[in-house]
Amino acid sequence: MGEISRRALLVGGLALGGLAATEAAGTAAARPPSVPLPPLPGNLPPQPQPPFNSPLNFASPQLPRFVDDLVVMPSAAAGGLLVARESVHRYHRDLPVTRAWGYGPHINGPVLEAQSEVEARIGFRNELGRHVLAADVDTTMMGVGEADRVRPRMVVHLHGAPTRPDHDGHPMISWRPGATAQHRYDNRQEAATLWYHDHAMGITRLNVQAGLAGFYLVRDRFDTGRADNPLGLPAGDHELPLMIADRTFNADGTLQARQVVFLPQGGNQGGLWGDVAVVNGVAWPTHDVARGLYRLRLCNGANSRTFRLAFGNGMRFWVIGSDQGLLEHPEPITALTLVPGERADVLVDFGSLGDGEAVELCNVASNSIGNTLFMVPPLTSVMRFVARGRPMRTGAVPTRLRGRPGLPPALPKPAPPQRRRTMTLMWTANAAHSLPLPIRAMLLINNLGFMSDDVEVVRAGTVERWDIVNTLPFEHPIHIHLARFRVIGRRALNSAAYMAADPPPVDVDRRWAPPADRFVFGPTQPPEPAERGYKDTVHCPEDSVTSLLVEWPSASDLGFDPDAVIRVPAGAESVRMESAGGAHAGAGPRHQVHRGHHHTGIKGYVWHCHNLDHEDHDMMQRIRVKA
Ligand SMILES: [Cu+2]
Repeated sequence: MGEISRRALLVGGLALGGLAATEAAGTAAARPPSVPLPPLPGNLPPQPQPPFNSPLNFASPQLPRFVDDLVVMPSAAAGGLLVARESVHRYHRDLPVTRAWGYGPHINGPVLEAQSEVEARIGFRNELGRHVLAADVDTTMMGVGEADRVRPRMVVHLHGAPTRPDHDGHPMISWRPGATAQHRYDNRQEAATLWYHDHAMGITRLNVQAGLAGFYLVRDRFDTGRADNPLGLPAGDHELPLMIADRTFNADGTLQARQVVFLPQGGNQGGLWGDVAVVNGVAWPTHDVARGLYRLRLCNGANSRTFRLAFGNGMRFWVIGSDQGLLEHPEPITALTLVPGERADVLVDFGSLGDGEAVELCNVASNSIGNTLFMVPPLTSVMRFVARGRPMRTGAVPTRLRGRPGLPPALPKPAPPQRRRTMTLMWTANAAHSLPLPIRAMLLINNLGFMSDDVEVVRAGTVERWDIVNTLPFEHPIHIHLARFRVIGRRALNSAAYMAADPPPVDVDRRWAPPADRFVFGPTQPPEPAERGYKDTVHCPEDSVTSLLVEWPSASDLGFDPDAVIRVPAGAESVRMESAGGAHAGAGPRHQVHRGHHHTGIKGYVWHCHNLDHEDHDMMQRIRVKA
């Protein structure tokens, strides 16, 4: 277990909130509920950029906004071979070119278009060279070694798809340069905005940051992607996938993967909040639009940052789809929260703008308490649209998206849950897991490391209620593989009282997830308009309980056994499975890999925090889905 201390994670301000909670736990004195759910900001006026950034954070050089055109990512039919490789990329006019990664000749990857119910087989070939962020590889983390700096592993996960276990991109299996992963996607789902991205154990945050992410749009007979689609949705040039992230740049054009200056390079710093918005690989881009209706397919591809998107002029737009597909009808909104990994499908009417008039897409998210203490740099500007030409006669915003003749079926009424589970998002103060600095701790789910033997087992074909109890003073985006879920609502949590009543055990890998019913207060906040459909990734705000109805598909729904053994194919390698207490998440430089032979130990899926720095260490859990 001595190894583990070196993997201790910096969580900055977390410690302050966490220490307060520990004190309360120690005295068993429940503080009065003083931390209500964060208010949902309305139309805040856009603020000047760049705003204040702490001198303790890395900062990008001053870059003028809106001087580079948005890159519209090319589309391709889902199938064939995609080669992950390095390219020469310029993020901004005033930055030198630098190295970037993508599933093809450019940063990110093509927008893959798949047909519902039509299988797609895609090869992902690793031709990556030396890691773009080689110096930031943390070799103290599970499954990570020196080789990842020069011969980086990769594995692709299709986020939002119910995929066979051996094709889901299990993080324990990965491919080195020269090897090709062959993946099979059944596309047994309705039209939806999915994305594919890297999921390699311990280096996901670096691989995605370097560029290994792309859109995957599932089409069906309603959402065809063509101009004559029966839903009446904008298509062609008027349908625009936007991969939104935040990055920090060095003056030489390279990415800065560290957050704070006072910690050495080569360690996971527990989060990355950049000071520049990057959309489709371009820093603060501008995009000319016609004066008509557009469909924006939005994905938060950031490591850690929650965006709340709004237009600078306060104009209304409509959300028509969530992670897993269309809502019942378009929901008019003026702001949209998008956590890392989450997607939204929106309609925007640029016809309300005059010829040459510009509108800024802003981020009006307010920092959580923890992120404020962590001095997360504000980022208020995302990109700009400029309306051009005469008003276009484009279609109107549809009134219905489901439940009418010629439209997809209405969303089913959620079934009552057959079982209820409580899951905790927490940190451990275990000395073995924390350096003797008050700012170090390790984030966990249920007080369990990834390699814990205590693996959740769910029944395929059942509905469960999950209460995700976030005891931490900052938000977490939680993503569940294979399942889809509905959001029931959120309630504020008195985290200190909750932890005081039943303190987490000091020993990591002893499950800690007591019911939180007695410690919530205030009204249940209903799902936001953009959450009124099926989802796979959800915003779990600080000091709150987020309740979900999770639908575990049956083997017949899926057409495969979700608990089938995952074979490690020839050319791939797997991180060694060891029981809890031994390697836990901490084999570090001594980690072993098995190359290309049958491995009986790997079954199931994962669920995790989609803050990529948290996911890498150690907010990821294995889960089995049994018939
Ligand atoms: Cu997290």
